[in-house]
Amino acid sequence: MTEQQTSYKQLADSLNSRGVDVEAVKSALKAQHIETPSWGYGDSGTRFKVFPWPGAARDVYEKLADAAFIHRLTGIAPSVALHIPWDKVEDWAVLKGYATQQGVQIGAINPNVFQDDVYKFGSVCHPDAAVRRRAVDHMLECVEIMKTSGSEVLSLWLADGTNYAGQDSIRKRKHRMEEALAEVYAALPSGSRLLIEYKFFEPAFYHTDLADWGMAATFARKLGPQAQVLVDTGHHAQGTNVEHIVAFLLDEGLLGGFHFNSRKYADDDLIVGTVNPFELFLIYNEIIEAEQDADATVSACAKNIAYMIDQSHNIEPKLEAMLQSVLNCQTAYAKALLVDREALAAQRADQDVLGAYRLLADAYETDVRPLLAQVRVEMGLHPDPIAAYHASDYPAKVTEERGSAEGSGGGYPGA
Ligand code: RM4
Ligand code: MN
Ligand code: MN
Repeated sequence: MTEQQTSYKQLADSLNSRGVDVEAVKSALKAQHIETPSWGYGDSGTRFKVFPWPGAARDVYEKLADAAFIHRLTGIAPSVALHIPWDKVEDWAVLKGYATQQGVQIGAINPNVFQDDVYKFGSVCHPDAAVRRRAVDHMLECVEIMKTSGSEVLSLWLADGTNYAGQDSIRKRKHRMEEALAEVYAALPSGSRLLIEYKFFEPAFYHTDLADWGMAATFARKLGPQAQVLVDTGHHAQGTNVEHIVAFLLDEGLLGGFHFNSRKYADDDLIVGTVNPFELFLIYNEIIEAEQDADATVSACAKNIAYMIDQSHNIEPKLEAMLQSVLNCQTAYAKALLVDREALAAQRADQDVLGAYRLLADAYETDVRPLLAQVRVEMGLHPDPIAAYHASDYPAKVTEERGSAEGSGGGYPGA
C-alpha cells in the first residue's frame, strides 16, 4: 500500500466506526461543482492599483482555457461564469464550441449595468427612463446570450443606490427596480433562473437599492419561481450570521446561488475559506441538512444551488488563487458531510447545547486530506492538486505566451 492508501484506510476505518457512510461521502464529493468566474483569471486589483500578473488571461478565450486548467486539476470546477460586456464575443456558438473543446461549460451570465457613464445615478433605478431602458435592454441582451451560450443562470448584481439623504425617492427607486426586473423575468428562457444578488454598500454609501437578503427575497418572490436570491458571502455587515441567512432562504425555497469569497472588513473578495473557514463549513452544514429535509421544496432548493466563486485577486497568483479557492470549498464540504446528523438530532432533543456543538466540532476538526486524496485518485486525478499545479508547465507556458499587461492602472488618477 502507498502512503496515501494507508492514511486513507486509517481515516476510513475511523469514520466507519463513527457510523459515517464513507462511500456516500465520496460520491457526494465527486458530484460537487464549483463555478469559477472569468474575471478571476484576468488582471484585477483594488481602486488603488491593479498589479499586472505575468500570464494573466487577456480575453475570454484565455479565461476559459485557464478555468479548464483548474478543472483538470480539481475535477469539480466544470463551468465558468461570464461578465458582459467584459467577455462579450461576436459569435457565441464559436465560444461555446471552444469551451466544450477545453472541457468546460459556460455558466452564469452576469450583466454589467454599473460601468457606463450614464449609470452615474443608477441603472434600473435611475430617475431617467431612458437610462432605465438602456439597463433593461442590456439585461435582455444577456438573456439572448444565455440562449446561445447554453447558460441557465442570469446572475444580477446592481450598483444602484444613493450617497446622500434626500438624493432620490427610495420608494420610487424600488418601484423602478420592480418594473425593470419584471420585464427581464418575463424574457427568461424556461428552466432558467434569475439570481438576485444583494450588497449593503458600495459603490453607493448612503443607501443601496438591493441592500440585503430580505429585499432580494421580496423581489424574487414577487417575480415568481424562476427568481431566487444569490448570497455573496462578502456582502454582509461585520458579524452577520451568514449561515442563518442561508438556512432561512433554503427553508423558503429561495436560495439560488452563492458567490463565495472571504472578507475581513468590506467586500474584500479574498480567497474563499481563508478568513473564516468555520463559517464556510457551517454554510455547507445548513445545505446538507436542508438536502435531507422531508419538505420537497426545501430539499429541491438545496440540491439546485449554483455554487460560484466571486473573487478579485490583487496580489495572488491568479491560477493558484483559484485552485486554492476551489479546494477550500471542497474541504469545507467534505467536513460538513461528516456531521453525524442522527446524533445531532438526539443532542438537540436533549437540549445538550455543548454536545451538539461538539458534534459539529468533531466533523470540523477531522483531517479530511486523506479522504480528498482518495476521492481524487478515484476520479483519475492527482491526489494533491497543489503539487500537480507546481509540476505542470501550464502556468509557465501562459506566462511565456501572454506576458504581462502594461499600463494597467487603478481607479485613482496616477495610481
Ligand atoms: C460586486 C458583486 C458582483 C460582481 C461585481 C463585479 O461587488 O460581487 O457579483 O459582479 O462586484
Ligand atoms: Mn458577487
Ligand atoms: Mn462583491
